[in-house]
Amino acid sequence: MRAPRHPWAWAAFVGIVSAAVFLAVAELVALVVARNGSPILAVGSFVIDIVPQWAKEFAIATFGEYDKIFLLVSLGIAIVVAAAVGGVLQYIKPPIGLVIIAMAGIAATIATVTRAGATPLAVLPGVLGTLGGGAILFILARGLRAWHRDAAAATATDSPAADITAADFTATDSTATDSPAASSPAARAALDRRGFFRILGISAAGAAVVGVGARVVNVATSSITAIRNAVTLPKPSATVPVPDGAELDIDGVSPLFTPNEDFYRVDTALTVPSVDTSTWSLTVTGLVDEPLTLSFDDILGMDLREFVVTLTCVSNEVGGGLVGNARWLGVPVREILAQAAPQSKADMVLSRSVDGFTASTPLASLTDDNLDAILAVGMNGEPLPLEHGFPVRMVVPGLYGYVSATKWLTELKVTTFAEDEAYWTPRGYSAEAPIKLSSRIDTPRTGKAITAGPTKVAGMAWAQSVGIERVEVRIDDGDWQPATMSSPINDDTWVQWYVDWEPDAGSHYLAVRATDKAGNLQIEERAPIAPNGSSGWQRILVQVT
Ligand SMILES: Nc1nc2c(c(=O)[nH]1)N[C@H]1C(S)=C(S)[C@@H](COP(=O)(O)O)O[C@H]1N2
Ligand SMILES: [Mo]
Repeated sequence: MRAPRHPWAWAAFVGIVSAAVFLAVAELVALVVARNGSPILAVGSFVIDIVPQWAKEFAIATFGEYDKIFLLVSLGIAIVVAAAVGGVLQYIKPPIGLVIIAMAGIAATIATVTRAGATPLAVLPGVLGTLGGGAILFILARGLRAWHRDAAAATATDSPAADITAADFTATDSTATDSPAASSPAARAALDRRGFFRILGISAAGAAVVGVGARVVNVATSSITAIRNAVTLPKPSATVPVPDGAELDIDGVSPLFTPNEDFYRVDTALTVPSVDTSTWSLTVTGLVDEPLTLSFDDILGMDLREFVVTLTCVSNEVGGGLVGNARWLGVPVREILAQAAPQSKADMVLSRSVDGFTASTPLASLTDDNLDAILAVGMNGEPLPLEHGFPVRMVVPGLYGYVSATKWLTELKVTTFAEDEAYWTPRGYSAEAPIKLSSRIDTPRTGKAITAGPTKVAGMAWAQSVGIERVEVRIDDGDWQPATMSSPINDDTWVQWYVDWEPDAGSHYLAVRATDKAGNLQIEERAPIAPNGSSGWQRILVQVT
């Protein structure tokens, strides 16, 4: 009988398997009793809410749209490390490992039950997961210790037997237990070791199958996709005409309408909220004389019109891609607010998502007859994609998304800036944030050499709710020259622009700037995205061969 050669490594592995059992049991229980009660996702969401601003910016800057995958991988690594440490501690100093798993369980349970929309049953995945993982940790760590102790005893009393290793593995259960030799220290040790490996193997494999399986089933059987597919949007009572020349035919420039699949996505939701339209409602509350509640059918029954609005994220860097343009189907928010009759002291509407996210939008922006702030149900001819806020979201021309474009909308609270604060306000962003006039070069691109000869410099410019008057381009140290613009659909929509260019081989600088219809020149001075959006003229270096 041989003692475990790397007991610490086995103890660490025991810890990891116990954590896997914890998570698998939790996922299984979540699937059955509380669909949104996955502790690992709840902890991830909690982390998203508490990580400092610089870390968030680093993640977005480094991983872009994969920032959440990065978060989950980091969380996974942290869990593996903590679990390994817990396993080792339980092996050398029980019950410290159990204490660690219990504390992790309590923390995960708190994170789960405090998520927006959690039911009381959401306590179960974390609690039962802790019990399952704790039991496995207890049994396996004890087994490992017994194996070690028995092997040591066997070596002391019966050293030749210490070399018999193959038999320890190949002896079947019945022969081992029925054998008269079972009472010898060596045989007892073999049994312990075999039992240890059997439970370890079953736990590891079982956790992997059950955990992954439960999560996959949870996602796949979530009926929201089916519910969305069954939605038939009414025809808009008014459409937005697209003028001739609204779309330039230039290779490399962004399309005028961003296809839904390519539309940037920014939100704090680790998993896309599932909203069942049959139970969804929108309440208008707060400083209103006539609080009201609307169902999804109520909204579909309203006078739905088409609006074309370009959405922009405050996190968009100069030259960045967190901008998209869509044809929205919806109803002006002012028509709904009018029914609720806001009181005169109100100056803000706090819109709330089912996942707890909130945005603060000036009431004036939502009641202005000349600004089409809308509740949208459709995006480019289909119901809102799940990631873009199904079933209902807000879209306000001219305001960054974080202060206006609440997805998975469920409440409009009419209130005041003095009284209420939105999600991003205590996290380093301004409570009010109009979109800054901006322009961007789409082609050519840095790092993608072009050949000498006639070509076009082209891109996009936007000044939602004001409109773009002029775009200018500077090549190397030349003068600013006017770009040709596409015909704008409206002032809420971005425009495409281009200039002809016939470069020589070598390196060239290209810069762009825009002027809006109010006569404002785009801000030259660079500003970071926090607290209220980046500024600066984009300047790029291109190689011509
Ligand atoms: N519920 C919810 N709505 C949200 C957000 C969010 O985190 N949660 N992010 C906002 C931000 S910062 C932006 S820029 C827009 C992005 O909308 P999109 O993902 O459809 O492009 O949604 C806004 N609405
Ligand atoms: Mo954003």
